[in-house]
Amino acid sequence: MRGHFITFEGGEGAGKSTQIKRLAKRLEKLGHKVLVTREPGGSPGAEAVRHVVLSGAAKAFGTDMEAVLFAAARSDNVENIIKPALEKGIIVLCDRFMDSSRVYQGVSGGVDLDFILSMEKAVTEGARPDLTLIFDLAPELGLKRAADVWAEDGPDRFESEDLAMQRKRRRGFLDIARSEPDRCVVIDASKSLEEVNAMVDATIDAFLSHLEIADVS
Ligand code: T5A
Repeated sequence: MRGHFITFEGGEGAGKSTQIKRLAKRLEKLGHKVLVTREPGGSPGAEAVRHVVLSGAAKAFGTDMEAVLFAAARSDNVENIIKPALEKGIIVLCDRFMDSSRVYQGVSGGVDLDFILSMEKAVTEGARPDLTLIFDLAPELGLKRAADVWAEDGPDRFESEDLAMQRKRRRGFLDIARSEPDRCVVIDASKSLEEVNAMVDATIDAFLSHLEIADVS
């Protein structure tokens, strides 16, 4: 028995957390078992690393070091939270995963992509996303939306980077979607909440019904 692993990716303030929360409730109402997790974080060990990377405490040591910390956090979340849930047949919804490392540390951070992909391979063994929703939004709008929910301490280490960097990331996510069309679906996150809800539901319903058809045949 294996559950389904669905990841949510995109730039800052694109609406991933909002959709995951809503979708988890909807899927539970439909009778599915659902687990929600996030990265960096999810497991106790990874949550400890989250503070180090998002506060900017590791920035001085360089982007290679940050890439290793994100991979270490991912390893803990995969081993302790994601894999056990998938083995129980649960649908796992994860707020950011390996594509964020490819884009933030690789595309915009300048870390060698082969290095990132080799860590990814080691860490995600047995837990590769079945479906990835990429929330696409102009960074100007995403940062404006994100600013509405910033805590008193303001933007984190990555949110405070300039627009040129955020635009590079947007292109990075779209390149991943283009290169892995079987796994990735792009959601136009600039639309109203109601329209985004509908796009997400249609994507998930198509994914689940495709699996049901495959099970029957
Ligand atoms: N990171 C992460 C790396 O560098 N490498 C990695 O490997 C990983 C895993 C994580 C940071 O770490 C970096 C990337 C990130 O910078 P985080 O706090 O988890 O930090 O950051 P985000 O995932 O970016 O969380 P945000 O809250 O900024 O974005 P969301 O979750 O996409 O947006 P959400 O849902 O909180 O919505 C933001 C606001 O917009 C509204 C919501 O109500 C909310 O107020 N909203 C809409 N408004 C209008 N129309 C819509 N369609 C809307 N949808 C949502």
